[in-house]
Amino acid sequence: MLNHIREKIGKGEPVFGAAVTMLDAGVSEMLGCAGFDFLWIDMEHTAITKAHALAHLMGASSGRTAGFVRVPWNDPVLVKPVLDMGPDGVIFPFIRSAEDARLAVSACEYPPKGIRGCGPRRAVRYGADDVMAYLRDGSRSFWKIIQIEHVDCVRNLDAIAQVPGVDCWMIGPTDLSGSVGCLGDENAPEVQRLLDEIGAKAAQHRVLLGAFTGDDPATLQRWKARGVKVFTLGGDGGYLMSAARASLQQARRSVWGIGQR
Ligand code: 3PY
Ligand code: MG
Repeated sequence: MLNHIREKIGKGEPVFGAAVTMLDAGVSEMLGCAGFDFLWIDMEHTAITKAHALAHLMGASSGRTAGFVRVPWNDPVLVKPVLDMGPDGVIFPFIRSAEDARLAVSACEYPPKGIRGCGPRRAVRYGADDVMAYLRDGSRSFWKIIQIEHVDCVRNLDAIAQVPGVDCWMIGPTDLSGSVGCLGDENAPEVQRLLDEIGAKAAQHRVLLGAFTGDDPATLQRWKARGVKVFTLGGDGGYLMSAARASLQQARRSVWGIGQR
């Protein structure tokens, strides 16, 4: 599934994903059927447990959709069992320094390169794959994605860009706005300035750039202009809520003439 994404990125095409916050793996399968290139299975802000994450990855891989898992924190103890599930990528929240980025990559690499403990399961198709090859090069089979969502991270991007093994920088605009005192206001001038700076640094260091963009056309244009190639457009909760509200509103208004409550 990552090959599919790599191919598109290689051709200069954008890729599109959606966040998964619900527990039912059918949600991942459904979003895959909707055509998303990747899913962002979120263990940071949801009740998704390891068992749910595993089922979501299976749901995603039933189609052509890559499954990325956002771990709750940049902690090798939390990362290890997720890696053994064979995700297509791991998203590390709140990276603030080169040391943080090095720890994230190290958690993904077996010795002598890193500190990952050995017990791959689904990651080696339960032994059907060449296990020794995986122990040597397995970390190439999934992306190590670090989130830029704190002003400290932006200040340290030159050093972070020197950390080998990071595949993508993923902007978290909401927490980034919180780190400069304007939580939730992505349009605040200081946040916009930081986003421009991130775009420039990603271009300078030739790093693949992603973001939680939303799907508003004007905003998407701005992300595109900043060099973003990996777009996270929305998530299961938002999609359900907006479709549910639209359906209810249309029924009430069209037949009964009842306006919005
Ligand atoms: C953020 O915007 O803070 C994220 O982590 C993306 O949802
Ligand atoms: Mg965040």
